[in-house]
Amino acid sequence: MNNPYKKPVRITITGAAGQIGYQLLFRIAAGEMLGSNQPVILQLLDLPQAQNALKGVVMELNDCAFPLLQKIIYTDNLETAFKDSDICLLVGARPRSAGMERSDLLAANGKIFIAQGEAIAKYAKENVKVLVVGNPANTNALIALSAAKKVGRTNPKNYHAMLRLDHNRAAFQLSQKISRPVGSIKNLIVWGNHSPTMYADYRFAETFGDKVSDLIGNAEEIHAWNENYFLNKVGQRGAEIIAARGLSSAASAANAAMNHIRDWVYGAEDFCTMGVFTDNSLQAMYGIPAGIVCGLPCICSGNGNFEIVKNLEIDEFSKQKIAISVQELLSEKQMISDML
Ligand code: NAX
Repeated sequence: MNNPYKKPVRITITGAAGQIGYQLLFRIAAGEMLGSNQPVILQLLDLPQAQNALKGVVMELNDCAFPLLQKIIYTDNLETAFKDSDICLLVGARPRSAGMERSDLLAANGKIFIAQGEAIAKYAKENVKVLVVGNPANTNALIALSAAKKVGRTNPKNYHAMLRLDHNRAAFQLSQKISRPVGSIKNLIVWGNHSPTMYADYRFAETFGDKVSDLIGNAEEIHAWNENYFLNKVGQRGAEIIAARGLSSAASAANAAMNHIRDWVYGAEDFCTMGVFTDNSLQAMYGIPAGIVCGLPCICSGNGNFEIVKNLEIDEFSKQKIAISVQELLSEKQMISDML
């Protein structure tokens, strides 16, 4: 494994006292994200009213005596949290309250991600990797990168939104359908927004050298399963978990965030779904305009490098599905246009 870091890696986690935070911190400190040879420093941010809960989490982290955990900083101060950070996991966000319109939710979160984007640009390392988990993740990532750009020190490639949970959910559903191990399913894609409009696309997916779609059935069966079961199941999985657990996904979200960062830093052999900033090249090939943060297939080649997979064939059904999700991203962008 090619490790681009020599010294301890500083990892900022916002919303660290929340339920995803609680699932993330211990696994990162144990070396599950960056490996068992990489020391880490955790820089934990949460709101003033959450500092006491955060203090309790820090006590527990200390009591684990993790050999890789060199230091913990916890704070409600942005500069302290983002100072010299190598990796930022932006988990904390304003949840939707009863009666809140989507535009109000976007505006409330916009303020948080403007402040954090600016702080990252001012205080974090120049090549910092930022993964936005807090919803609406794609648009929050767009706001953060735009705020960082205004401060003048930002590579938009370093601001991602998390769609890996959707990717992992899709992989599990496929593995169940075709009775193959989930780890054998490669080259899956989730296009678009982290929302029920996302398009989970297994047309290129393979398992032990077989095409996944060939194992599902003939063209008619594939289409019926896709339309009537798979897309809905993946798109509504978050709601299904809330209905069953009474709480939103936390352990699986934390796991997905770690998968995303690990692949981004160290590389992966197959497609990684990442929410990334789009450029002009995607309009002609996928109908995706420049200037949004969109779920796309990426190849991570190690040392923190990644490229969007280009020139995949897009059939009519996929074109329509991608367009629906992209349209939603554009309308979110419109709602927060004054913040960009
Ligand atoms: P919790 O409500 O348990 O925790 C959120 C934490 O963030 C709280 O401790 C809160 O005090 C803190 N916080 C709020 N505003 C903050 C700010 N401005 N600065 C620092 N901390 C702040 O939520 P949790 O279940 O942990 O979920 C966190 C976010 O992840 C939510 O926005 C949620 O919707 C989103 N999710 C995103 C997923 C994805 O796939 N992209 C999946 C899981 C999850 O639903």
